[in-house]
Amino acid sequence: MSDEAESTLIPRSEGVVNLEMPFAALKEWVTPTGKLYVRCHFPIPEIDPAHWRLTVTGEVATPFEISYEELRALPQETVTATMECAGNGRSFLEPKVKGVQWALGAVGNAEWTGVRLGPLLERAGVRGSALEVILEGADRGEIKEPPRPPGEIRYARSLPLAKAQGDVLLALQLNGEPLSASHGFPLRAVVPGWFGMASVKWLERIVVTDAPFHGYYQSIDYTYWEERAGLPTLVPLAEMRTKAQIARPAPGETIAAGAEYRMHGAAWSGEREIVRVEISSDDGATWAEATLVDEARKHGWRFWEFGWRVPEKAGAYRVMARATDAAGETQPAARRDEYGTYMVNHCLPIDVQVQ
Ligand SMILES: Nc1nc2c(c(=O)[nH]1)N[C@H]1C(S)=C(S)[C@@H](COP(=O)(O)O)O[C@H]1N2
Ligand SMILES: [Mo]
Repeated sequence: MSDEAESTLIPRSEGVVNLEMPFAALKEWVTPTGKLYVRCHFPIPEIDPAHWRLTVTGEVATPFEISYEELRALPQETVTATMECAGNGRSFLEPKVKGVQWALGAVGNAEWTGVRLGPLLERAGVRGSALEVILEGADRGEIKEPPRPPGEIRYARSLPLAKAQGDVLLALQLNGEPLSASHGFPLRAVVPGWFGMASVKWLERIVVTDAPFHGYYQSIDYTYWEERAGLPTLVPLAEMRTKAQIARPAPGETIAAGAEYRMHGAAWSGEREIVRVEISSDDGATWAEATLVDEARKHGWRFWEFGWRVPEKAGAYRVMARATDAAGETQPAARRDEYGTYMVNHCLPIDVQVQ
């Protein structure tokens, strides 16, 4: 297979655009735009930047609007961040669950350039009563399955005020080019360390609120069960979970018996550094340490590799990777039911054929 064929994005839905990177094509630490997955809930809105405005409103002293050109004239920052869709790896779940059937490629590590959200909030003058910051996109549509809100809704998610004032970027550029329509032109949020659903694309409105936001995409959708004070509580998804993924071998790959095979892949977490990746080639019975490539970089994934001495005996083998972060947390061996159809970070078995 040529590099180009290997890196062609895989369509994962009909109607709206959902495209996945063939994870076996993992090569560059910064994912080229053509290899970056695309996740859309509604049709991609067409936006004329000359007429588009970003509105900042709600619990602020002075609501304001700002144009594309004005945003471009502000001091720009660049952030390289790994973004993973909370449903990445869902196709591995047994029994099968609803939702876009992502394999391993709803993740990427891209370079985003734009303005920080914090100074814009400061310009508006956030009131003392503020609790959350809602980011609303221009894309809209009707939810078809109950429970559903009446009429059309827009895609929206909120952030705690402290996160919004911290490292959240409003990106105008992806990998040094203006955003493409599918990745949120003219402006999108990038929320480092969080699952992709927080990074609202086609951003049009920012609403500061004094109460928790219970919009569709953080109450009905994109939530999980967590025990809080001994009570099962429905919590909006937020930080990415510590995880390692195998790029090669790919599921179903045929490998020569007795060969020295270079296994490789990437590992990431939300806010924590990846300190160890281990590999098992006997269905989790024993583990050996992989080599971490390069330095750890905040919010970026970490590449790893492992020289696998492939058994002489032909047959079916199951390989797995597991990551450990700086807090000492290792990704779980088994699926956690409370994660529902999201946060697939248990060790995913990759079945290969040795012959
Ligand atoms: N406005 C809007 N923002 C959105 C979405 C969307 O459908 N509409 N999808 C979210 C989800 S679930 C993910 S995983 C990321 C994907 O970003 P990408 O398509 O640029 O890779 O965008 C997020 N932001
Ligand atoms: Mo997502």
